[in-house]
Amino acid sequence: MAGTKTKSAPAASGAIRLKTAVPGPKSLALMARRKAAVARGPFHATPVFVKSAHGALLTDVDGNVLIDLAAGIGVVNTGHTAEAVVAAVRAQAGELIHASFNTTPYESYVTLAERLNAAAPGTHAKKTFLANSGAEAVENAVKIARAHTGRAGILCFEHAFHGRTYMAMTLTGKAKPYKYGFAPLCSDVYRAPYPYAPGGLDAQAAFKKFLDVAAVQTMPSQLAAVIIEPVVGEGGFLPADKAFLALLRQWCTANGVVLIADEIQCGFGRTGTLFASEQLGLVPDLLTTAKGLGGGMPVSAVVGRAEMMDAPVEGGIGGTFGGNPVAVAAALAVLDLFADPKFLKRVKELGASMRRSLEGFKKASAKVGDVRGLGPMLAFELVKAGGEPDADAAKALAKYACEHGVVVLTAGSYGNCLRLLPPLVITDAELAEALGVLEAGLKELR
Ligand code: PLZ
Repeated sequence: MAGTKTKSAPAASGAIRLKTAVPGPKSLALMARRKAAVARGPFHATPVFVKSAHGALLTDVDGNVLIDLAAGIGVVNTGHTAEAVVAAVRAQAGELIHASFNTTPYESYVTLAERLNAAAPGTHAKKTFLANSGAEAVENAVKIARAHTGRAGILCFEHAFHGRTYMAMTLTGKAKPYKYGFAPLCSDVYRAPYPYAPGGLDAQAAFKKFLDVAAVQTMPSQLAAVIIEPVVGEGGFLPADKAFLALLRQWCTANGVVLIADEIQCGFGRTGTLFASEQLGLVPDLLTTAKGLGGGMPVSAVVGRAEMMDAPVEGGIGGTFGGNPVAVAAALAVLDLFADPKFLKRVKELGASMRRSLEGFKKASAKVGDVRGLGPMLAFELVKAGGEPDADAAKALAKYACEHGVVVLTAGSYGNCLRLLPPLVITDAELAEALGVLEAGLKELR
């Protein structure tokens, strides 16, 4: 078993302030209550109960201040409790908390749709549908594609994560824990290799493998949609090969297959542009977004070609809570923050600086394998001497980080990546301090 040689060291100087061991006594007591009262299923990356958070800093129930490199799984891209988001939420909560767009529509839903239509890649006419979670956006994108094409098949990729509802779970690549015990899954789902290889890919060869699935295992005339994460999230931060995406785009257009980009994790500035597709030259037919969109409030969207979005009949898609007024107000505030070009400029700089640090980790430690991602959506692999994935080392490093005041998530189909998803407002000093903890942890790995 991999592990770290030493137990918790004393608190570092700077932003991290540790008053107790992490997890502290209050977190431990709450975890005991959690075990008794909450279903076993929901997993915790850290055993720390959080009390409050601002920017890139978390304060736990024991008064410890930790640096956050997880952002609630890539959600608070604009920072925890961003002032503009908090103000929008407060103002909206006093005016209208809920109405249901299906009962009495309200203007802000329409405004958010207009703004997402304008912001999503491509100059074609677009329309938007709002929902509550990423999984719900994926489900609806599939429904829209099937209604538009009258076909059943959905092609997805290895290492994908699309959510935990039945279709989204079926589309997800990893069996355990995501699908374990939940069969039967959905039918008419096909899976192709993901277009990434360390150091670059022969796009033609990758596309040939895609065709083996799209035109041999099934047929284009049976396929409603291809769904792809432009940068894989949970599966290990794999950026798709640009040339492959161009071939895929052409093929989908030629065969009348709807191309869905799942930007739930890689969207909303995570990669240095509002959507990752922009950097990869991809114009999807439908785009799913969630996470960063609401600045911490639950809201998701499907944005797509107007004629496809109009395929479901009136009443065919909807929901009680989708596009909740308070969540929509938060999303409009988030879009205002992105409207300032300084925001994404800073994010790009952050990405460059993070990449330099991680390449440094790789040079310094034989335990670090592939460093990959796009912009500041970056991960590094932990590997054994022969280069095989070392999930135990990734777990040990994440645990070391937490004990030393840094919250960081693992990722990857083999569980051997550490992924960095900081709030994008993290300061240089906070980032340097957090990466310093990871660097020290790497040295402790045996
Ligand atoms: N599509 C690309 O990354 C959510 C999942 C955490 P929901 N990723 C975090 C977990 O263990 O469940 C995600 C994603 C991509 C869809 C989803 C699903 O989004 O808002 O969690 O439903």
